[in-house]
Formats: sequence, C-alpha cells, structure tokens
Amino acid sequence: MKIVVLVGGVGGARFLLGVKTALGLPAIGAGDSPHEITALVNTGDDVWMHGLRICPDLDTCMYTLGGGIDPARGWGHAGETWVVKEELAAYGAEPTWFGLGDKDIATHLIRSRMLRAGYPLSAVTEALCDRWQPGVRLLPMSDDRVETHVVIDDPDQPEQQKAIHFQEWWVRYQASRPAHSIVAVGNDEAKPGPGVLDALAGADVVLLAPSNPVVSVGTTLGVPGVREALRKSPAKVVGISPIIGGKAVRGMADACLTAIGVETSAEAVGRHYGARSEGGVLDGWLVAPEEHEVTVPGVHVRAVPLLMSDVDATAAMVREALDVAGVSG
Ligand code: GDP
Ligand code: FO1
Ligand code: CA
Repeated sequence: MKIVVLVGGVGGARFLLGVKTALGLPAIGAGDSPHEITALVNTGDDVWMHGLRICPDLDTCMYTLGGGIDPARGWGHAGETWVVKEELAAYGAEPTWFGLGDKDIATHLIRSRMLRAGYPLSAVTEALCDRWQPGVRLLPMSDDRVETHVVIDDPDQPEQQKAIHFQEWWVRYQASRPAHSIVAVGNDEAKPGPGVLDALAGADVVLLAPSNPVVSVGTTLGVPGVREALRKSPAKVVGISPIIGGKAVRGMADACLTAIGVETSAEAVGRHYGARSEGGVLDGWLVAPEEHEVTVPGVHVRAVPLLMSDVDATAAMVREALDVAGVSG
C-alpha cells in the first residue's frame, strides 16, 4: 500500500510513528515492508539564522522517526548541549531567542553547505536521512524558498503593522501578538518538490495528519498544484482533527485559526478543509469521541480517540483512518 501523509512538525512526526506501527514497521528506524509511506512536509517554517538554514518540521520528522528527538521538547536533539548558543549570545549575535543546540547545528551546517553548493532541499533531505533512516520518505513540499510571515501591530510605530517571520511570532512571542494575517511568502511562485505530485497521483490513501491546519497542512496545500493533485488523486483523503474539545492539543494552533477567521473546533476545521465533492480536500474526517455531533457536509465523519498518548494509541487512530478510507494495513 502507498500512503501519503501531509505533515508539519511535532504533531505530524508523532502521527507518522503511528502510521509506521499500523503498517507493521518499527516506529523508530527503517524496516522491511511491502508498504511505502511518503510524508509531504511543510517547509514554510524554514528560516536562515546565523548563516544556517533551519528546517524545523523536516528535522522534527527526521529526528523523531530516526530515534534522535528530544522527547520533552519535541524538537531538536536528545542529549543536546548549548555551547554555541551561549557563545553567540556572548557576542550579542541576534536572534538570541532561538535555541540552536550544538548537535542540531551539525545538521544545519551540512544542509547549508549543500544548499550553497547548489543541491536542492529535497536532495539535502535525502542525504541527511541516510544517517537517520526514518523509514518514511520525507519530501519537502517544495524545493523553493517559502517562509511564513505573520502581520502584527508594529510595537514601535503606533497605527502601523509589520510582518515578522513565523518563528519570531511563534517562538519569541509565543503567538501572543494578535495576527492580522498569515502569509506564506513565496508560496505563489513555488513548485511542488520532486515526487510530491507523483506521490499524490499514485497513492492508495492520503492522510492529513493532525498537524496545524494553517501553518503546516495549509501551507503545503497552498503550493500551486498540490491541492489540485490531491483533489484529483484516485485515493481517498482522510484528515485527523488536531482540535479536541475546542482546543489545540498542544501548542498555539488556535491563534493561527483565529487569524484566518476559523473557529477553534473540530467541526470548523473540517469545514475549512471541506469535502472533496464540494471543492475541498476531504473524504473522511476523524474527530474525538466527545465531538460526535460534528457534521461536515459531504464528508464521512467518525468519532474515535484522537490522543496520541503513545504509539499504539496513535496506530489505532491510523487504522480507523484507513478503515474510513476503505483500505486496510
Ligand atoms: P508543529 O509543526 O511542531 O507545530 O506540529 P504540527 O503542525 O505537525 O502539529 C501541531 C498540532 O498537533 C497542534 O495543533 C496540536 O493540536 C496537534 N496535536 C498534538 N498532539 C496531538 C494529539 O495527541 N492528538 C491530536 N489529535 N492532535 C495533536
Ligand atoms: N522552538 C522553541 O519554542 N524555541 C526554540 O528555541 C526553538 C529552536 C528550534 C531549533 C531548531 C528546530 O528545528 C526547531 C526549533 N524550535 C524551537 C521548534 C520550532 O521552531 C517551532 O515549534 C516550529 O517551527 C513550529 O512547528
Ligand atoms: Ca511547524
């Protein structure tokens, strides 16, 4: 079976652990399997800092699936040290609000060197995955530079607005500054990465991980051609709600949904994605048991436990999604 999953970082990576388990693969690392899992990974969070290219969602997926993630933080390396960060701070080198760990920096050094030598991000990712063996094909949504920005009130100039990088809004301000709009700069001109459209065309099932609907899945769907390829795919498309009981399970997805005028509820997010039969992207939508009243016109809604408390619980959720799609692991 060929499964394609649209993912962001922490939520997407944890979901992929469950996809692997549901298909009989080891959660961590690679293994023999007749199945093929392809993840289309958001790259709108990517940023240049200190001359290094940082790809948070790609790295979170790679480290999580390869067994190197820091489990408490959900991003970056386990057993990290912070000597370089402290030295940079001693020089007063901005930004000081973003934590690059020493081990993580090795990844960014290799990536940046390869990008400067002319390799596309997809090739760089493949090279980095040679080491981590994530057991999932990690495809950047695009090789082109796309960077999500958030428009906020300018703290220095009354009545003025300014756009800041998504990382500054998310990490420095913890999404506390109200967002007037969220714009994936570069998305309009971006091309889908190599393999992205073919994966969608050849899939047996497509899953939308319970990732951030705006700045993770939404950004990937915003790459010209991706939404259309997904809508045309012969595969059924099933999404999993990241919203349970009117709240994002972790993180600040509610601030992103508010910025695009979507209520923070499983129903509103399902309706935002919309039915494939009505111009949207979904055939099925998994919501948590307490949301059994949810309706999304044209979409098969099923209520099942959606907490990714451990890999087995996540695998059970994936099996439900495959069942809604009419395929089985
Ligand atoms: P990020 O890129 O690191 O922000 O991660 P993603 O975009 O992949 O996923 C973030 C989303 O995952 C958040 O909006 C959470 O609501 C959602 N999430 C995290 N843990 C769970 C969980 O256990 N169950 C569900 N259904 N959603 C979750
Ligand atoms: N998140 C933080 O909250 N603080 C950090 O200092 C931070 C550093 C960081 C470095 C590399 C990386 O791959 C991810 C990092 N993240 C950090 C997580 C990440 O920037 C965000 O949570 C996302 O981009 C949202 O998905
Ligand atoms: Ca992300």
